[in-house]
Amino acid sequence: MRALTAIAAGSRWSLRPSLRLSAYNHLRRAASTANDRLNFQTIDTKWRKRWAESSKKTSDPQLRRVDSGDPKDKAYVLPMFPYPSGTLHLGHLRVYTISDVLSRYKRMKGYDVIHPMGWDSFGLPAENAAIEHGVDPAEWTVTNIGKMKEQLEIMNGHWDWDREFMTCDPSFYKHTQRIFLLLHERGLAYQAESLVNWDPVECTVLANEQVDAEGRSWRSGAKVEKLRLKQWFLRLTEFKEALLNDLDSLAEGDRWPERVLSMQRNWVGKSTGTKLRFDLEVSSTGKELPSVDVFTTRADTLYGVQYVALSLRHPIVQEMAKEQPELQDFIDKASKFSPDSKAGFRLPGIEASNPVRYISSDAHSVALPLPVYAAPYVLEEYGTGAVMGVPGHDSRDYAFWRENEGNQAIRVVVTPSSGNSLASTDNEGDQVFVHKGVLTAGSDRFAGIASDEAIQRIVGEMQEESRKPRTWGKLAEHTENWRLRDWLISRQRYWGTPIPIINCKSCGPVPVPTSDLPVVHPKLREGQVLGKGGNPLNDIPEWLNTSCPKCQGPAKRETDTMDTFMDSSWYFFRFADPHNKDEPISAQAADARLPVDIYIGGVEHAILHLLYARFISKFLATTALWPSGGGPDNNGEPFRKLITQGMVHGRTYTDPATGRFLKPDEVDLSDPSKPKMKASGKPPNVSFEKMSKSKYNGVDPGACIERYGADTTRAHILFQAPVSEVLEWDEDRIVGIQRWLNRVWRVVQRATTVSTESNEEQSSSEDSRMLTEDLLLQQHQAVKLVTTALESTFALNTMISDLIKFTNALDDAPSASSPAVTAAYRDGARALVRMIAPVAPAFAEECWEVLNGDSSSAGSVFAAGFPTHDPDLLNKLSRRSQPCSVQLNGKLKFALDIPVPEDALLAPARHEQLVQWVVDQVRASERGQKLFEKEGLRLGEDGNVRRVVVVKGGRTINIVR
Ligand code: ANZ
Ligand code: ZN
Repeated sequence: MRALTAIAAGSRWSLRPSLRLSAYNHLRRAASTANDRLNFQTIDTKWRKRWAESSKKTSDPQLRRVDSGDPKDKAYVLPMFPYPSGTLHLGHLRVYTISDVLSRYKRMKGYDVIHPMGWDSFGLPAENAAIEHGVDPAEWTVTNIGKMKEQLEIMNGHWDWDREFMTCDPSFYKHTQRIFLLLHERGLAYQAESLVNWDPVECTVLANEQVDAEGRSWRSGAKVEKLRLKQWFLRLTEFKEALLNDLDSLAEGDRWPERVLSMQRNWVGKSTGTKLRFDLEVSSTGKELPSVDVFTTRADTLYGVQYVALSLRHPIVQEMAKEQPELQDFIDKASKFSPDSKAGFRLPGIEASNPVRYISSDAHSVALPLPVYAAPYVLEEYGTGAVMGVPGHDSRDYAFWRENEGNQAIRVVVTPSSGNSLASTDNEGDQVFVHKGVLTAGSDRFAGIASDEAIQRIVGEMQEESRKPRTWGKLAEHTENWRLRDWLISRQRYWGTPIPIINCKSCGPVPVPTSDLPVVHPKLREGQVLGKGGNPLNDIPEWLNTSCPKCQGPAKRETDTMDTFMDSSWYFFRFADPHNKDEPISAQAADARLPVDIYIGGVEHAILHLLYARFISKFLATTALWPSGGGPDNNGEPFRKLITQGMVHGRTYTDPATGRFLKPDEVDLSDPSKPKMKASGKPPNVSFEKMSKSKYNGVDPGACIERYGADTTRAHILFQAPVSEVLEWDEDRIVGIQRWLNRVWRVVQRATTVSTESNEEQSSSEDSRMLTEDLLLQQHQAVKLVTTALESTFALNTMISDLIKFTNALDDAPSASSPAVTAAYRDGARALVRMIAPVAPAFAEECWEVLNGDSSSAGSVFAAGFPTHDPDLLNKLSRRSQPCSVQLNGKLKFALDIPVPEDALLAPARHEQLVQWVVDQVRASERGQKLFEKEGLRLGEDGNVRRVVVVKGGRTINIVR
């Protein structure tokens, strides 16, 4: 197996020089000159036309349906559906390329695949565009969808257009409304007054999830204000345990990216801690007020409490504000404070006492009364809406203390476990030690105890103490807290799904009967233009005024519309049964198609969309719509596998002197490796950044497809970066892909001509055997790697390099004349083309037609199926040899090629067997036999060999006599 050894050594085709120089090479030259440059655009057009024609026939090979009814034979590949903005950008092209490749692969594997496309078409941009341009948002949307569909078509994607829908269509939102009513029936949709995030620019409320860490609207970027309004909510918290716990099953086998899982975990935010009771007293009169409960995760810092702070909506604060205009004034102003403001309002005349005094009555420090503040940094809706302030161990409390109490001393009650621990109490400088550690002498009897244990002991003792009458009830209680809030879905906007509720003066909010759905979105009156501020639905009286379904009295429709995340929280169900008029989805269709097998989209949806979708799926799994919930292991989860694709960044030029972004026409690119600023002749700064209009770094995917063809563009996108990482769009490198596809083309040409030349010169049978085996080895290896990439790792960039490697192997292969070599070569070319088909569908079809000689009878490459590899053959062929130094009493006698031992033999436990095996290999060789004969070596019990040492995985054997 010389050729195979050569592969191991790194040079693939080291055959005898005579063979290299043989006449066969002329074949290659002939093939490549015959067809030098491919016209990808022509190929694209030709095949798109063919596909369109054949999709009209039932026999469309691309639409092969395996209607076995066995769910294992079905696959649901879904990219997040787009918002119809009107332009397809490179980010879209990237996600749709990935999903198209995966779905085409599944189809070739014989699955019954759905790969649908639809439109997330409600929402503010349409409404805002409509306001700006004075058109009906419905018209605007439909026009945009038309444009984007055209752009989608030219990427050679294969979409199930028969499943297409848009969420703003009454035939879709009828069912969104139905789902709302199902939630309402179960008490999971409710109306409540609450403090809401108000976006003053968009004039609408926002969900918590739509406000960023700086308190700005995710959409307008405006500082969000807090208002109290009556709003519709969905009871997300009902599913909090499941939403948290079921993340574990999504973590198995890398089904969801770790990053997304941890973001979801944090969002649900379960935290375990303690509720502690602080009693209040009016200092002047000694009068008692109701006590305050605080929630803390750090009961070990109880000896370090220096104040108590209440949220602005805390009942005590609200009560006091009625009598104190200054406090009311502070509360009113607070909605304008920055979200990390540490402002405070000291509640005059009241003080709190630390409950720890009950268990440590002689510790002087805890007997001191504590000031009580109203503070906007304390959240109304978290824990109990009150905190115990520990400036020594919490950085927010520290900042608050410094702002409100100036240089007042700070108590330190915990130190790192190592170091000069126990001494300190008050006045210990200014660092905030926020971690757990060991309690200091400031913690009285608990000094020297580690934080976690201290929490148990302190809380335990306080619970014990609570049984005594003098404490007047519970002082401490273990509790858990969840960050997750119910989902606020009301929007005071026109362009969303109307909430199917009728408000009646006598009956209250009454659900619209299912038979009356959809509550159709009213058309704007002629000339009526949407304006900002207020909900335009209030201005359409013929729609607004109706009668109550319960008492038939006059009533008004609910004018709030639903958050558009409601539409996208269930659309993937609809794709499984898009024409069902009566229900959102039939149980049968849901059971057959859900969950989605592979879901692909941007990581920016890691929290909002994915959380809502999981919630609605889990809910539907409790209804008749999806009774199986995807089976016992699925827990009603919507997406089995999640791929989050990275962003596409564009090449960006800035002026180094000013930092100003340069327009394309300000940069001289005549020498692409040395860009120059036209104005100064100096080089600009070059970087890759998120594409945006203001940076002049956007790339139009349409233009790129026009220049290079769709297939080349697709392959380039996949090759440039791993799917989950940022893709730096560098068009210069697309030539590499063009070169590759041209090589594929050459291989295809050669595979069709090679057989006719086979009688020129007979190569030796040994050479042709090696060549055949090598070709087979390359092919089966490539198929194995590419299949793994498409099946489980989704490393689509390395998949392209594996395809390139295999192409080069075929292209570089010397020709030989035996029928076996010819067959192996053609087989290799056919496998290559079939593997390329998901990535470059039109090009692969063209190649397939050439390989099959006759265009009319060839059939689609997609009907040919995906190649498989033979593991046994691969094993056999990849068996390599390695040199083995044979020593006698430590002296080298000779070296010899032996096979590489199987992995199993290399296990330490099997060393004895390895030794025996190496000995056998040596004795099986001619020189080995001679050595044993000449030296009279005898193995075994009564032999003269004392020991045999084998090291370096069988590369050295020392026979000791
Ligand atoms: C005292 C303390 C001392 C705290 C210390 C922390 C460190 P997680 O883990 O996120 O649940 N907290 C409680 N309710 C709050 C509210 N309504 N608004 C703002 N902050 C609140 O956070 C729990 C901690 O957040 C609690 O533990 C409390 O501060 C604060 F060295 O209590 B801690
Ligand atoms: Zn009524």
